[in-house]
Amino acid sequence: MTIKVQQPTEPERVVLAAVGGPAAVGDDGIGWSDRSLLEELRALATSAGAEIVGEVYQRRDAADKTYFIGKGKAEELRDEVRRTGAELVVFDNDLSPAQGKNLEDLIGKRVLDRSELILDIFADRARTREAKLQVELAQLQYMLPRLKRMWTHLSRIRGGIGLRGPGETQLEVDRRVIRDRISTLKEKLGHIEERRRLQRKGRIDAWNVALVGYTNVGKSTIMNRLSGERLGVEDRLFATLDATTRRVRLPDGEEMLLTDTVGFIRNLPHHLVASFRATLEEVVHADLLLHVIDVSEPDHEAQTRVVRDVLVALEAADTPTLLVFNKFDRIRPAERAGVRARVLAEHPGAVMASAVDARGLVALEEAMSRVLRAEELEVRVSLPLSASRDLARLYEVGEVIGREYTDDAVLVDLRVRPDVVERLRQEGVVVRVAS
Ligand SMILES: Nc1nc2c(ncn2[C@@H]2O[C@H](COP(=O)(O)OP(=O)(O)OP(=O)(O)O)[C@@H](O)[C@H]2O)c(=O)[nH]1
Ligand SMILES: [Mg+2]
Repeated sequence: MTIKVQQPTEPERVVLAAVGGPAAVGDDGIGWSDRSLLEELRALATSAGAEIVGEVYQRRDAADKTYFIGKGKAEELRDEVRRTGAELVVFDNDLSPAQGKNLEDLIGKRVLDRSELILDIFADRARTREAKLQVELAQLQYMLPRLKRMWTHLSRIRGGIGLRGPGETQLEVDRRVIRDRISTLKEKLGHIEERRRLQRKGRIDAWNVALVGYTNVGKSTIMNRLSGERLGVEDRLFATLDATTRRVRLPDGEEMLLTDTVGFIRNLPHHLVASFRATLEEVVHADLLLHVIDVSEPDHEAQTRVVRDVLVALEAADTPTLLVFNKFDRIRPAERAGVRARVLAEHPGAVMASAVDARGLVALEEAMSRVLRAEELEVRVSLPLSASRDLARLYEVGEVIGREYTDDAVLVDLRVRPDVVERLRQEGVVVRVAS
């Protein structure tokens, strides 16, 4: 079976359509300015390789049942498509299967909604086996309730059959094939997740720190700065899809495993969040999250809330988090003091950064050391005098701050990460813990 979104080699000519206002408030209940809705849609479409030839925008209090956008605007959209010779319409909103079909019938061209567009970008960017499996899973789950409409695309592409869809028997067969494939994908991803879990268990010698944030805010740039690596940094959305982990040592000596992750976006398709859960496990298990925010983005507060909501969904909202207000260099010099004061008043402990400029990260490194040190626990351990190897190991896992001998034991006071305390507890050598 070959139901697949076509990957054109030439950029596709696209008309963008967006509904703003109360109708566009997403599941997250967050309202956005008209300007940033359109700008983000343009960035998404361009990231998908589209050539934008027209735009239709409407503010609405509620979505239209038939077309999402109003009927008059839908006709305007059709005329714009004809005038520009566009091959595709991309909608900023998520359409119900019926709305998608009605629009296609009216316009006579393919209509992609927001989820499909994002899935398309993800499919194009996926490099590792895991990312590919995750995207395919999300695409199939999106497709299942829309099979009939997808079939109509295919008949159009093949020509001849016109708007006639497949027979019900054919649809049933396809649905079963897709369901089987979904089970297989879930099983394969389960194996990969299990392997990851084992790897993580074997890796308890350093802090786990994860970079999270809205897409294109500078996560990979910060990762590169801190680790001296050259990972892909691009001024396009979703440059990073795979979690990459690097060992990083802060100037004060703290060692960590730093993970760069996929960026979030408003109304991220649910299927995608679910499928990327395994990749995002690194976020779930982190000791510290660096939540990167593009302070030069007018809607950055709304973006921040989107990221928080995803963290809540991942059950990672309680993890210690350092807010990093990046791209501070893009604020006009005359406004910097004001912006800094406002951000720090609202988010005490936040860091202003400018990752394009190496100097912009000194404050971040200091803040990370401070937070990590504050998470450490002071613990007293008792070892038999004969256990010199265990004693040597204590020097590796933490900072020894005192040592005292009794007749048959050595009492060692040290500062360690909470997971090390857990391990020492299991070994039965912990005498007392103070934070
Ligand atoms: N002016 C300015 N640009 C920055 C800064 N940090 C990153 N950028 C630019 O912002 C763009 C996106 O940076 P990335 O590091 O790829 O962003 P990301 O958060 O990893 O993005 P995704 O992986 O797509 O989610 C690139 O063009 C960077 O050069 C900064 O501090 N100032
Ligand atoms: Mg990135």
